[in-house]
Amino acid sequence: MEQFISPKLVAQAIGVSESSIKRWCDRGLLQTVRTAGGHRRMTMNSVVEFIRSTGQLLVEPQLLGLPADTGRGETSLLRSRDQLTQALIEGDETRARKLVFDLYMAATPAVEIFDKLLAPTMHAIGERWAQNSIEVYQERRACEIVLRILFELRTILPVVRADAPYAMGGTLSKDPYKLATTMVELVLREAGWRAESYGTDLPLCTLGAAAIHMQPRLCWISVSCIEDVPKFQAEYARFAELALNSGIAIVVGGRALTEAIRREMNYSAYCDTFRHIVQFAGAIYRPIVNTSIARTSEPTSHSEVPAAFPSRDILSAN
Ligand code: B12
Repeated sequence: MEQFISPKLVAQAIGVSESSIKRWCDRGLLQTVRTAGGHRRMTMNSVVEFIRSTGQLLVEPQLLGLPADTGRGETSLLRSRDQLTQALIEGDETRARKLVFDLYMAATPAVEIFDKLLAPTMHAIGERWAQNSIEVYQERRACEIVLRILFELRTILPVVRADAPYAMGGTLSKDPYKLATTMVELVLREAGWRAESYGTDLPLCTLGAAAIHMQPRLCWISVSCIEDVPKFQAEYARFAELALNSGIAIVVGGRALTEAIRREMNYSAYCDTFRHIVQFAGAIYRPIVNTSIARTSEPTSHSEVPAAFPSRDILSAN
């Protein structure tokens, strides 16, 4: 659900005057709606995009529901890795959340945060679990914390257009791994797709039914474990025939898809990073970019708003 906020609150959050915010609204730099009484209101998503793209300092981020001190921490993906691994192992959700939001608010795309921070961090935690240097509960708790952060991040990603192409996906029967499919949903949404993960443990026949009912342009399957390979291959073959014949692109990924297994499968793309699926999706569909917003108004002084206003914001323009 979209959340609307007032110019006054945004002004307090980023430490500028309310009149500056109103001026930016009127110039189209901040996407604005009017209440019945004529007052300006902004969506949380467009405010977040504005802050990310213009590099505004967050003075009181908590007013926007962001972690306190967001924007004043680590902005290097590499340096964040050890800190995040430690925070997750210790179950320090506040710190973990802040590390991710600092990067996102510093304009790091979610896809990079997932490929270069969250996935390697979870891999490192898996290694520690395998070496018995952490307890099982620490690994499970880390996974739950990351899931909560992902759900929160979803609420501030640019709003996708109602006419954007639809993508769906999930994991198959007896595959409980939720993080990768959730991340795929988010990176596709960030790329302007109406993407929905249907979660985990989906029999291939129900994914086929969903493909018929929902008519997606793209269906992804994340495969982290396969219980019975011949059974998987037989069911997958039926699903792939149905989907590919209906013009649905199938993207597969995940650690269980070895080369030998993949060789027997039909699909449109195999991806081993989130960046790959975004690139593949971009080849099928590019979001409509309304460049008129960037330069229609009178010149803006550099002290007010940095010149480059992003095309990304247009994704939230619906
Ligand atoms: C969390 C976790 C679990 C949780 C998952 C909970 C949940 N709700 O998701 C639970 C508790 C279920 C679990 C269980 C088990 N786990 Co586990 N688990 C992990 C852990 C730590 C993280 C997994 C994760 O989410 N990673 C983050 C995601 C983003 O990374 P990823 O899955 O590798 O995906 C990458 C790519 O493959 C790609 N990708 C994946 N899917 C897709 C899909 C598309 C479309 C695209 C584009 C890309 C893509 O994107 C990512 C980019 O890097 C991993 C460690 C690891 N290496 O990942 C161990 C790990 C996978 N688990 C392991 C083991 C051994 C188990 C158990 C057997 C433990 C046990 N004895 O019970 C069970 C088996 C469960 C089963 N049915 O198979 C081993 C597997 C070893 C092996 N050789 O296969 C690992 C590697 C730990 C280790 N280092 O030993 N686990």
